[in-house]
Amino acid sequence: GSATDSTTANAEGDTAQKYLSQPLVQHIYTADPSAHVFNGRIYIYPSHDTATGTPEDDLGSHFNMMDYHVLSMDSVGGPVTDHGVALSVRDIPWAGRQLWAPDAAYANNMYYLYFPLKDKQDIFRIGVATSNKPEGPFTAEPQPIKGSYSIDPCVFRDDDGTFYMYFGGIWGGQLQRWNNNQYDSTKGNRQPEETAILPRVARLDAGMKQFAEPVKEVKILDDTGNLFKEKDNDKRFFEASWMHKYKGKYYFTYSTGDTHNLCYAIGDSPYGPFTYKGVIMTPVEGWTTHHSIIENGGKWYLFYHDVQLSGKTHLRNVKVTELHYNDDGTIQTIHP
Ligand code: FUB
Repeated sequence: GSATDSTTANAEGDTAQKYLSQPLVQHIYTADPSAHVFNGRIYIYPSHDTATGTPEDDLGSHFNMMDYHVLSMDSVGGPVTDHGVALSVRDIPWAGRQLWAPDAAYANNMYYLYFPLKDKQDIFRIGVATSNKPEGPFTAEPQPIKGSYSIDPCVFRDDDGTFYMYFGGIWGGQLQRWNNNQYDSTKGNRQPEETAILPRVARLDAGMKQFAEPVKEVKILDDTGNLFKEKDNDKRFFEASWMHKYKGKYYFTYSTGDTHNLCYAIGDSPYGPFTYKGVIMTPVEGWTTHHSIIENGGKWYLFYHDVQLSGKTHLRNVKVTELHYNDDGTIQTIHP
């Protein structure tokens, strides 16, 4: 695809501050922004929302995305470039439908795009595609990652160079159908008194296209050391995992879905357990909320989305705002 400079990007000389909390682009709808700094430039890997006319249902069929566009900018507040189509559902051999929230990683002198997609049996799997450029175009592997399931991959590089994938999402994301890594299409959502479903993690192997180990659950504990119940739905995991490290601690962040919070939990290992600490961002306009966190130029940023441009829950626009830590490592709640 060809690159387009966004009409919403700020003119030279304007302060970055003015562009915080505004849609980063307006010429396409974008959501689920996974941001990374590659070669000193900020690259954003979002979902590409489109009005396909697919009727709305509880499983999110109206989120019927067909391709990905990568966005990039020199720094927050700089002009945003849309690099055009990076990967299309047409070019993924195992594709059924619905390209949901992606992520990306750099290793082995290659860029890897990780994406959730329903296979031909309508089961969400996680695929991988490669490129020698951060903006793509990407070439998909012929099969999804073996042992992968559900949605919303987040690929995190630890300081020792080890990569981990966090993933999963309940309801339309199908995580409730997976127990002990086995699929059971009859399994429904948890009852209020049952323990909540947990996100998943697996270390990637050096080739970055396979898991190096069986998928494990990620424990999120309350401050008394107990797992949340399904009825704790303002705190329990729903979807949209992200991992970042701050002052040597691992911060696992996620969406609570039906209560629309972005939350965080802190741990001492990439595998957890993580102790719940609070809300990073209160609900945005629109049903879904989804984010990523990066450091750039000595500041921390939260990338997120809302529905400011369309007012429609499945036609979203990505935004960025500053994230602030307190001295004790807790995060100040953002009220969008
Ligand atoms: O964009 C489709 C889905 O909506 C994502 O995978 C979820 O995280 C939610 O944002």
